[in-house]
Amino acid sequence: MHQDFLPPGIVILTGAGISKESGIDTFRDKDGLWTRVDLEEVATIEAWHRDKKKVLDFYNHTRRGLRAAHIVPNAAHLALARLERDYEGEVVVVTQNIDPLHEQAGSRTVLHMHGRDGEVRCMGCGHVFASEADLSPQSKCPNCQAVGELRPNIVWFGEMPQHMDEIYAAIDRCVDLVQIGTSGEVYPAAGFVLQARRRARAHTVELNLEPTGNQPLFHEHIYGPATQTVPAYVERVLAGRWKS
Ligand code: BV8
Repeated sequence: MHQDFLPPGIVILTGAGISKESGIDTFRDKDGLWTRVDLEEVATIEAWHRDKKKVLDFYNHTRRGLRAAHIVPNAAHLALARLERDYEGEVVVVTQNIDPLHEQAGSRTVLHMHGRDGEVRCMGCGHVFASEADLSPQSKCPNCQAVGELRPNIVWFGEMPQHMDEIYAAIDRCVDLVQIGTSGEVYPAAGFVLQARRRARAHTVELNLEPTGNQPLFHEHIYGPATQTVPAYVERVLAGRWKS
């Protein structure tokens, strides 16, 4: 079908809230991860240079926790995979999450802008590879043999998020930007709604448990648990009633 006649594209930005009902903690809710751990100690490039063992042990523990629990995609992840499958226009999922639940639900166009759990990156040669092994300051890069240069392929504060060119291009051509389960406090992700409005004149929708700080920037607001609101939103889009 020629590009000009395809229905318009939708960019979906997800955050930790979409995985909450799958059993993964969020960051800034009252019981969130950053309420228990000082992010400055474990989620910045400075922390890694200051105390590699502390940072690597934190992510070793995080990864083991994700593996131990029986964590599976929930109805919200599955609804987004259905949208990509059944909607004739482009659907791009941009996620701030490091978990694989979008892919496990069947989504195929997923951009992990803050990196991915279960991937390791070498700060010496840039090699990125899948690994379930614990990392330590003694770990050796399988590509360049450097010791002590391996870290999780996760974007820390102060580091450039990944896939930004693709993300900005998708936003510039979308007509809907849908933000699901994110507090909208971390940039540049929190700025996508303004880019979508200014650059693409897109219709913007916030799906969350409750209003977020950048709630006024959205044209439309749908509040409730993602496992209820996302399937209903997808049903509405696929029924052709995608604009309110
Ligand atoms: C960068 C990895 C630039 C670790 C994370 C202005 C412009 C640019 C940068 C900045 C700026 N101002 C400040 C900055 C710096 C900084 C920043 O934004 N700081 C904040 C705190 C002010 N940004 C950065 O450092 C970023 N880098 O901009 O680089 C640059 C440019 C050029 C060259 C070099 C650099 C990097 C940011 C990435 C940091 N890494 N994580 C890890 O994951 O272990 S961020 C962290 O927050 C997580 O990744 C998470 O994804 C992200 C966002 O959090 P949320 O997903 O929104 O989760 P949260 O708990 O906050 O909210 C959950 C929401 O879900 C809530 O609203 C809740 O109501 C809702 N919810 C809960 N349950 C449900 C639900 N909704 C529906 N249903 C439910 N059931």
